[in-house]
Amino acid sequence: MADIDRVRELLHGASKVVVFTGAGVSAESGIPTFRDALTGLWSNYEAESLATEAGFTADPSLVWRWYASRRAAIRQCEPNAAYHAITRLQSRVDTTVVTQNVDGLHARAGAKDPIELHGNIVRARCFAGCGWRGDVDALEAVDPGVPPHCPRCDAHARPDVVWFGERLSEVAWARAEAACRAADVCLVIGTSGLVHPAAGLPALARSAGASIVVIGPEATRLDDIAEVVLRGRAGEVLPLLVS
Ligand code: BV8
Ligand code: ZN
Repeated sequence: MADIDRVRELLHGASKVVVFTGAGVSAESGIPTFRDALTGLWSNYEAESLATEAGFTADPSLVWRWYASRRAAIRQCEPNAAYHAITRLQSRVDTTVVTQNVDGLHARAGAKDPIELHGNIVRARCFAGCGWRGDVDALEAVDPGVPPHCPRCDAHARPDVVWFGERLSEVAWARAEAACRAADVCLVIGTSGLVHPAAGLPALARSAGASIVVIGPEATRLDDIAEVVLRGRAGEVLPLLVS
C-alpha cells in the first residue's frame, strides 16, 4: 500500500488526532521558516540572540523592529492549502492543533482553538510582568521602531511570544500534553524537531500508543519515531490526505 493510503487509513481509523506543526507549514504562505527568517537585513543576527530576553534588554528597539518587520510580512500572507486541509480535518475527526508557529495562520484558516505553544506575534505583553497583555495594534507606538510602553505600568511592552530560555505557558503545555497522550495519530508537519520542549511532544504521543506520521520535504529529527514519513511539501500532501 502506498504511504499516502496508509496514512489515510490511519486517519480513517482514528478517533483522536493531534496535528503538530512548525514553520514549514507557513513556508508556502511566503513566511520564511525560522532558520530562514534571518535573511537579508537580519542575516547577521542569530535568531537565538534576537528572540531572547537578553537580546531585548540589550536593544529593545532592534528586537521590536525585527518583530514589527515579521508582523508586516505576515499581514501580507494568507493561509495556504495545508492550513485549510488541517481545518477540514478538524471537521471530520476530533483533532487538536498544536503549533510552534507564532504567525496565527491556523486561527486565520478557521482552525478551532489552536494551541500556540510559543505565543503569537500579533500580541504584546508587559516586559515588567505587571500582567497586562493585548494586541500590538492597540499599542502601536507613534514610531514603529520604538517598543511601546505598557498601558498599565509604563514599562516596555514586549512581543507575547516564548523566547529562547523562557518556559512555555503551563496551560498551553498541559493542553498539548493531554492531547498527545490521548491521540491515536499524530501528524508532525513542517518542523525540524530541533526546538525543545515542543519537539518532545510527538515522542510523548508515540509512547502513549499514537502512530506518528512526519510530513515535510527534508529529513527531520523526528523521522526516526515515525511510522510513515511523507516526503513532500505540506501544501501538496495535506490536501491529498484530507480531500
Ligand atoms: C526553554 C518564538 C528553559 C519566538 C520560538 C540544546 C539542546 C536542546 C535544547 C536546548 C539546547 N540549548 C538550548 C535549548 C533550549 C531551547 C532550544 O530548544 N534550542 C534549540 C535551538 C536547540 N529551547 C528553549 O529555550 C525553550 N525554553 O528551554 O526554557 C527553561 C525550562 C524551565 C524553566 C525555565 C526555563 C523555548 C523555545 C521556544 C523558542 N521560541 N519561537 C519567535 O518566533 O521569535 S521557537 C522558533 O523555532 C519558532 O517558533 C519555530 O516554530 C520553532 C521551531 O522551528 P521549526 O518550526 O521546526 O522551524 P525550522 O525552520 O527549524 O524547520 C522548518 C521545517 O519545515 C524544516 O524541517 C523544513 O524542511 C520544513 N519545511 C520547509 N518547507 C516546507 C516544510 N515542511 C512542509 N512544507 C514545506 N513547504
Ligand atoms: Zn506593565
